[in-house]
Formats: sequence, structure tokens, C-alpha cells
Amino acid sequence: KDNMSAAKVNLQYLKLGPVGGRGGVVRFFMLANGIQYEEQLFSLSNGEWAKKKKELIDSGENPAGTVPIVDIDGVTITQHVAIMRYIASKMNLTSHEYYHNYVQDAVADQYQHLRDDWASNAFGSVEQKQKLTTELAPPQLHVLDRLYAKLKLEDILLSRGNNESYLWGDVSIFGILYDLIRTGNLTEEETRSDYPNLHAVYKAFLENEAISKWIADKSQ
Ligand SMILES: N[C@@H](CCC(=O)N[C@@H](CS)C(=O)NCC(=O)O)C(=O)O
Repeated sequence: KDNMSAAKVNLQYLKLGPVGGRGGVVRFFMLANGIQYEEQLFSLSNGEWAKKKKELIDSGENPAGTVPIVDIDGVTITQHVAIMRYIASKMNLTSHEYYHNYVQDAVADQYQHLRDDWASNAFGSVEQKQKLTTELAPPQLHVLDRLYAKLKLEDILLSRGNNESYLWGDVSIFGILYDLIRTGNLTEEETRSDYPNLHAVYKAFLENEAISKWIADKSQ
């Protein structure tokens, strides 16, 4: 635990209110594991993000011009799943069993496609939102639910890391369910009936004290 609080972590992301996004997944990962962090959030509405994006590209800090970006003990890292993996390694949260880390990688890889579809459509036109709800999300959620049935090593979660820490695949799944529900593309009831393995993961993280506190604070 001393180890975990020692590192200085700063998260740069978009100001999305109660919506998580990719940065939200990193945030949930840190909250679930009791990692202290600071954040710098950019507003999409007043040109603040546009200016920051140009700076990121011009300075080379992130050639892709995207966030989340995490600074951890002076090292700047991008790509939200890679960020979680890096933090897990640095803070010794990663499992000593290779296979326990593998199941996290496998689910996180599969999840990225649904995350991309969510990000491209959840804030788009009425048609785009509808397409996400009815065409894009359901088959991918089915795949993820079956992937849990096949890969999970725990009752609910795929696996746990050192000191019972929460790992990147499980947190990514919580994050995307949380976001789909938040943006009105999925209901909790549908999750319960159609994707029972995913629903259990969703509930488990919702019950986490730090996560539920963050959600409550942002939902007022
Ligand atoms: N592959 C990257 C994608 C990063 C990304 O696309 N971030 C979005 C927000 S979730 C972004 O920066 N959007 C604003 C923009 O591209 O201007 C990751 O996994 O972190």
C-alpha cells in the first residue's frame, strides 16, 4: 500500500461530467485500487480542448492528439489500457500468474472495439445513437459475456492481481457498461437479463466504495 501511494499520478482527460469515457476507465482503475491521483480536465465546449489537442500534437507529447494521458513519476504515457497495465506493473499489482494477466489482456483487447463504437456514436446524431443501441452494442456484449463464461477464474471477475487488486480487463468492462447505461444505450435490466456475467461485474464495481462515491459526487 505504501508503494501505491508513493507514486505521483496525474490524469489528463476531457471534462465529461458523470460520463466515464476512456479516461474514466483509468480513473475507475485507480479508485478501485486505492491509488491517489490528481486530474486536469479539459472542456470540449469553449475551445479549451481544441487548444490542448494542438499543443499535444505540436509538442509531440501525444502525436495522436488524444487523451487520456497519465504522468506518473515524470513519465508520460498514453493509451488507456496500456496506461492501466503500466500502472499495475509499476505498483506491483499485476498477478504473478501469467495466465491471470492474459485473461485481462484478452478481454481488454476484445472490449476496445465496443469502446470505439461507443465513442463514435454515443454523442452523435439520433440515428447514430440508435444504431449503437440496437445494432452495434448487443452482439459485442454477447461476445464479451461469453468470453467471461469461458475465461473467468473467479466467481465474478476474470482474475485478481497482487493483494487482491483489480486488473485492467475487468475495469474496462465495468467502464463500458457504466457508459452505455449513462448515455442511454443500455439499461441495467437488459444487462441483468441478457448479459449475466457482465452484469455481475458491473454490480461488483458499483459496490466499490470509492467508485460509488465518485459516481454520487458527479451525479448531483
Ligand atoms: N486508443 C486511445 C484512444 C484515445 C482517444 O480516442 N481519446 C478520445 C477521448 S476517449 C479523445 O481524445 N477524443 C478527443 C479528440 O480526439 O479530439 C486510447 O485507448 O486511449
